[in-house]
Amino acid sequence: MEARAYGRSRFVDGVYSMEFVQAAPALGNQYDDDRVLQSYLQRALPHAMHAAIGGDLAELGAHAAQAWFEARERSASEPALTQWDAWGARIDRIELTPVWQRGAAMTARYGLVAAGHDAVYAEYARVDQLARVYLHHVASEFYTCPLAMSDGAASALKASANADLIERALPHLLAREPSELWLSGQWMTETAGGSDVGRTDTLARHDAAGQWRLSGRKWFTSAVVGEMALTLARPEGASAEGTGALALFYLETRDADGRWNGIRIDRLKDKLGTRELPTAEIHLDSVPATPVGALDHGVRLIAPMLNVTRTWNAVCALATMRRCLALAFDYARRRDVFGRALIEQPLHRATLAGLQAEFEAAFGLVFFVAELLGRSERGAANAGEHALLRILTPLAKLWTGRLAVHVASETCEAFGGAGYIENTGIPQLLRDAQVYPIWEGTTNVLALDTLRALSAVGMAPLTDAAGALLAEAGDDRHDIRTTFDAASVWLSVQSYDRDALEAGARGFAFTLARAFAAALLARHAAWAEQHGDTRPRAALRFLASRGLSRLAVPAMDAAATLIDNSAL
Ligand code: MFK
Repeated sequence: MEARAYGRSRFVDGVYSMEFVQAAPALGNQYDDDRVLQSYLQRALPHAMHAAIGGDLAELGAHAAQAWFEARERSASEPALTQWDAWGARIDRIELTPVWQRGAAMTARYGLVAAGHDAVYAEYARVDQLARVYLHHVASEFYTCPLAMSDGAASALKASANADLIERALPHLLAREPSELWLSGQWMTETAGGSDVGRTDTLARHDAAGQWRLSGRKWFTSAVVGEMALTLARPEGASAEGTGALALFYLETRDADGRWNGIRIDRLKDKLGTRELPTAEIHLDSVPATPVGALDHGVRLIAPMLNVTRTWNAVCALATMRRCLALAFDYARRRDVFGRALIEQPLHRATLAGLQAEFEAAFGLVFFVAELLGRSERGAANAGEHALLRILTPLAKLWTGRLAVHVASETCEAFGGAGYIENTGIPQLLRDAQVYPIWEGTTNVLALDTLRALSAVGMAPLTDAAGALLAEAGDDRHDIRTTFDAASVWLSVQSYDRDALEAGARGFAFTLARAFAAALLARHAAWAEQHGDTRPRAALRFLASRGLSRLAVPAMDAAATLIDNSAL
């Protein structure tokens, strides 16, 4: 039988048949193949610790690849809520996806929460834990969302020094045995109070027996399947306004018989992405609760939780970026266009290099925050490092949130039409990525939080630390220094007009994030070169070629003309 090829199609016995089938992208062990993670851990961790955790990280990397292909082989599954049983009893049962059903076992086995609080690795515990989270996140179907809140709850309870609650909840939150493990919610968002948490309506009342009871509606509860939650409520009769009037409460979702403790699940959210994660709208009807601390200024008490969950958000955003880039790079090597591999096409090379450079810089910033968090929690941080952690946490969160959407969108495009087809798995990466700039505070809320953090300490913690990094690198990079100088001038000039300051806060925050990340990358590049690796230096050069500054003075008079003038 003779085959006549026409281009890449052919006629066989006069019948036209398609010969060409594009090879799908491959995905290897996500630990072994991740040069950026490997190189960072080699520099940042004590040698013995790196060797000791390497086995677990390699297992998580293998699981990540296996889970990616398994997900392609089956139809998507989503959680389902059953509110009533056959006889009319209210049951509010949530059926979880198969991956979620294995979530507790994976969490306990790999210490996804516990490792961050492990005394053995002291100030490095957070790096160990967040490397595990980074490797496992995409495979977990966002089981990491309740884990982030559970980790944040552990941190908030520790910081509260409430001995009873610490004794009750911490062993469960940090359990390494699946049957012992608890998940915690962070029930902050209400219909009126999303970003403006001061508008929280949930009321806390003392009953006749002296028990606090909460009643209200929580609008986004992503861990209603968990055993406990920390939540804000307004104690009855509170005189103060806004967040000052709120108290932080601890509650358990089920009673001793396993029945809901006054919680009703109204429905599961129909979300753009993260669809395996059962995010619910709920009503609280006299739910028994315990104050975590004083009956006012609850935001101060929940802040440690917020800062931990924002760090997880940044790590998870990095994980999505890394998955996108692994697939896009592999595909570009397999795909031929216009007579050569896609990876050889200059414009595609420049596009991929730009994404990789931004990712590498963001990676360095996020894991530096992990280092600072670990140092701060272990009492190893000085005042400058505490201030730096407070400033860099919102910066890492806001930059990686937006960057992940950009990288995921470019990845869809890098696959052409295939990137728009559901069962390649690529569109889901984009839908899921869109949660990062929203989850745990929008980009704008985080940009304003950066101003809040700087208002207490000014620019010195950032500029001093960046200077020290450049000195360590032996690299007096003019562009980084001048970017910080320009940002400092921008801040002092705009500070005279609060509206102008807020209007430009996004560009300002992105500038600080990029410039500080560049200083971190300069230090890492100097170390890597001594070990024969010139790629971090190349990432820095490419990043710098795109410009570090994003400073702008928005023309607010023009904005007013555009926005306030309703006539077309
Ligand atoms: C994974 C998939 C998920 C599925 C879908 C999810 C979709 C999204 C669902 C969500 O709703 S996620 C939750 C999103 N919401 C937020 O993240 C809250 C956003 N709002 C803020 O972050 C506000 O900035 C905040 C409520 C924290 C404070 O606002 P206010 O009312 O303006 O408070 P204020 O008076 O500035 O600060 C109160 C105190 O807290 C101050 O301390 P003092 O009372 O001692 O002066 C602040 O310094 C302190 N504070 C505020 N933010 C802090 C902080 N301290 C440390 N760290 C922080 N980050």
